[in-house]
Amino acid sequence: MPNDTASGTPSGIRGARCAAFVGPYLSGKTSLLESLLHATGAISRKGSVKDGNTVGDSSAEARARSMSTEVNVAETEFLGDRWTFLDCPGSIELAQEAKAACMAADIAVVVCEPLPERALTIAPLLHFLDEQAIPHMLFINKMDTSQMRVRDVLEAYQAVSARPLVLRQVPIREGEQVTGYVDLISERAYRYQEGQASEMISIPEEFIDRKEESRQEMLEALADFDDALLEQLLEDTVPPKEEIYAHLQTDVGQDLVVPVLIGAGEKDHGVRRLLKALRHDTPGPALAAERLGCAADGPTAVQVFKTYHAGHAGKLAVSRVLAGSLKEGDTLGGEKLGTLLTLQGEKTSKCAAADTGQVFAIGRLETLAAGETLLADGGRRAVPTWPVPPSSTFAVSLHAENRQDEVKLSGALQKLRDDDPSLTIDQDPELNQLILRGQGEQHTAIALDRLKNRFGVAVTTNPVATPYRETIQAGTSHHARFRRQSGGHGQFGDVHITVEPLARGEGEVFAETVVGGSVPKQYIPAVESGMREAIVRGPLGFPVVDLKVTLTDGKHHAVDSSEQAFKTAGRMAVQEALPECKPVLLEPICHVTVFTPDSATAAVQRLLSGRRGQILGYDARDGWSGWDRVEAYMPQAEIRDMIVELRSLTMGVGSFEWRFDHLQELSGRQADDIVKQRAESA
Ligand SMILES: Nc1nc2c(ncn2[C@@H]2O[C@H](COP(=O)(O)OP(=O)(O)OP(=O)(O)O)[C@@H](O)[C@H]2O)c(=O)[nH]1
Ligand SMILES: [Mg+2]
Repeated sequence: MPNDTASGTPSGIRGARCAAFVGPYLSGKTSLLESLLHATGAISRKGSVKDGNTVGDSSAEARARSMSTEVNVAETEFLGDRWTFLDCPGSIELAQEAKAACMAADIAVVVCEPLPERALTIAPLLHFLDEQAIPHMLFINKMDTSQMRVRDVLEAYQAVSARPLVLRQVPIREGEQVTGYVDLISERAYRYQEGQASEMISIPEEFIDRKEESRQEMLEALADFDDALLEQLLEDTVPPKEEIYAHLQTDVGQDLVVPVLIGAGEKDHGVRRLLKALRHDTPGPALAAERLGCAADGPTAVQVFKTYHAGHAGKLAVSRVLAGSLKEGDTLGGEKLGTLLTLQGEKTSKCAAADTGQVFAIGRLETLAAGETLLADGGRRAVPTWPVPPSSTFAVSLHAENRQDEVKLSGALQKLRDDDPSLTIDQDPELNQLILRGQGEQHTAIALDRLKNRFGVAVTTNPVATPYRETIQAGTSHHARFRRQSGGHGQFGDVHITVEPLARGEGEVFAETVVGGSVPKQYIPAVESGMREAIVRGPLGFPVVDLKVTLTDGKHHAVDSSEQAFKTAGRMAVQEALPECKPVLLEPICHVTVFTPDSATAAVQRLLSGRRGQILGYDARDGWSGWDRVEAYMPQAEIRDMIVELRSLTMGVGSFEWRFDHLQELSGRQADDIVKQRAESA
């Protein structure tokens, strides 16, 4: 029961609490954070995203884009409670960062817009929060711009939420404007005042019925989880408001219901109400500790949820104390903790100690990674339920603008990857490319900006080349002789070979049927090396696969023959034979699984077919109501930028996984163009 103690902390809650602000791109989270910090006195002047002077989004990459590019950490106090707010980036491409912050928080506030047609945009997030049983509430923001009925907005969001949404406030409108709200538990009405606390007013006559109806709905939703409350409702007894608060607190803590608040962060509308709701409904850190597998009353436990390399300060591991407390110099997870820091946007300050629930950063411990729990007894383990980064859907090939930076580049990329597990870095020796893979064009662009801003490495990028292959469709036999006479020793190698095609996947086979030592045994491996050299680049310009070369006969010379001479002869023979063997291009085909809301399934199938995909089937997505998975074979070249189109068909929430499956013959104009391009680039 939220029976406030003298210190002002709701009873039963020990330690600082932590709320993560998540929700779709540009829904107003960073502006809301600014307003929350201002309302609680943590900052004396409010900045704005437009003016680029907010506490959050301080990095160069964020300011340049007017969007959050990483989680912003800020602390404040409200009515004697200590809070950390984690303002997360909304971009779907940066979801890994947001998920990690939610894992460490006590509650997630899903900030969304009053637009029913955009409800789908929070579906993946809600699914994640429910899967992890992370308590959450909805804050319907930007009410200052909306003429939509909250009822309709709520209905649309309910359609994508597995948990019942419980409206906590109804708006009061004057004309087109939302000017205040009625709180459904306290049954008090307030008028918004920009920059200040709302003013209490009497409930306008015309809103009384609406309030009664919504309040009844709220109570019925709560009664679904409590028989005593259900009985009270059936008997028409009005439960005291303390009891309602208590029900709500319990149900939110167990992720059974999702309270819904309304407001306009930028205008300070509903911001103090949100703070109060957070104060009452947010469970203490003990629950987060339990969720992450630690005993709340056990030894000190710290959860790392983000790391970043911060210039001169080195690597910082942003962490939360789940249980106990710690101080500088303590040993946790077998590591002695050096510098401890508190974070306020871009500002860091040294701190000597950190208490239960507090978020802080550990300085200069290179080995720490997000998802690890450090324990005072020396234990250190990865949280098994920590979100696995999605497979990459977009890639660029890159090289340092300045050749001398190549070594620095690979070091810096490693650090970027270390801080953001949803990036991957591949070195492709065949195509001689360094490849950066991520969740989309924006994700990789932000990573490259970081590379420049933080590590001082500028790069140029190119689209990633597709690893084509070629094979042969017919066999032949061929004779080649390599002979050179230059001064003393000459060189002599003479080989007869046959070349035959093999089935897909059988590989590149060398055999010999030489009789009578016409090619002496010691030179045969050299002929094979020559063959292997020749097939690195076939007549179409690509590695040749699935063929058998047999050395059938040859000639040698007692003085002039050598391994080198036979290698050259072998290479010449294969090089000369291949054009006679009807070479054909092979393109890599991937097995692709697309995840989409079922409303877009048909459009997704058209997208895949339009990109030369072969649809293998579709089915309901396991555990995701209203979603499908579509399976297809897709040419690898066609999935390179597919995510962009897929997102535009699915309001940004569609995604896919892929893996190489097989090689497939490609002929006609498309193949001719690829071969021509390859010849030109060589
Ligand atoms: N009308 C109105 N606009 C708002 C409100 N809050 C934010 N905005 C505007 O919405 C835009 C995005 O605001 P941000 O605070 O950066 O949104 P965000 O959710 O942090 O964005 P990301 O972190 O990039 O997802 C800005 O242009 C804000 O001025 C609000 O309450 N009302
Ligand atoms: Mg933001």
